[in-house]
Amino acid sequence: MRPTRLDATQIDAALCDLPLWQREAGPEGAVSLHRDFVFPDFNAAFGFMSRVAMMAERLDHHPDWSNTYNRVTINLSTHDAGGVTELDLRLARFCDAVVAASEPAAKP
Ligand code: HBI
Repeated sequence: MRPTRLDATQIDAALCDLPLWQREAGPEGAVSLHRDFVFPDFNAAFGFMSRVAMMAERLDHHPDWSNTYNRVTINLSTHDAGGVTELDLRLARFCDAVVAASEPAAKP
């Protein structure tokens, strides 16, 4: 089933649990979820992208992203719906979970 496009209020409510993501309006007015990631080096950045790419294939839902050395910039939107849907929130949560899993545990 085609996911429903969320309005700004719904997106902002969902972003309370994703504080490092921002709602962004593109030049054509289409809304996306945006986050910049910084990793220790290229290897870590590319490892992250590989994990996200595999999930994107499973979901048949793909990020708009770019990579420069240790930086990955991601914009998530559902092209078929012309904006942000629950699929974008799901992929954003997955991105954050990948980062959390790769960070060293906090000292007790
Ligand atoms: N990825 N972000 C995003 N948005 C889509 O609408 C989308 C996608 N990946 C595959 C996909 N749609 C397919 O359903 C086809 O429309 C290509």
